[in-house]
Amino acid sequence: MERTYVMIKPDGVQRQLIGNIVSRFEQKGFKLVAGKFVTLSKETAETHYGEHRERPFFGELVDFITSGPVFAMVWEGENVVKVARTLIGATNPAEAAPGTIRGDLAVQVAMNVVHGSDSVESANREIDIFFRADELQAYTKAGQEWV
Ligand code: DAT
Ligand code: MG
Repeated sequence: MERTYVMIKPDGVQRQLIGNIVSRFEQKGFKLVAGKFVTLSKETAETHYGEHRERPFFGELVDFITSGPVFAMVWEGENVVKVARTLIGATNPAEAAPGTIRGDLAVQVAMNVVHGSDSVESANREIDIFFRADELQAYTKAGQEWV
């Protein structure tokens, strides 16, 4: 079954949006298989966002993502990578549709409350950065047959 990496960024944590954001993934019907509350080191942040190393905003991005705790998660389900990106909305909250997390809860691109992997390959890479294999829970979610 497909998995994706979702991370509530420091702004989402500080604004007490963890419950709201987790609830959207739960209500959609996806299965939470891992979660932890952590503060990223500079090294972990630079690895996670490595594809943006040459971008002008990279320094600010790393400073922001390491500025406080994040809530890191792995969600599982059919097409979860693509659908999670749809639930999250466009990178720039000004362009994110109402009903999406960023469309409903964020204003600025630099503080867009949540991260979601952009492909299955990225998801696997990012899950490996943040979680050991034994931190991923294997269980049957009650009601899964109704999703
Ligand atoms: P996404 O998070 O939607 O995958 P991305 O991978 O292009 O977007 O960029 C990673 C993060 O970097 C993004 O969530 C917020 C920040 N960012 C992107 N473009 C930016 C910009 N023009 N100015 C400031 N921050 C930006
Ligand atoms: Mg991205």
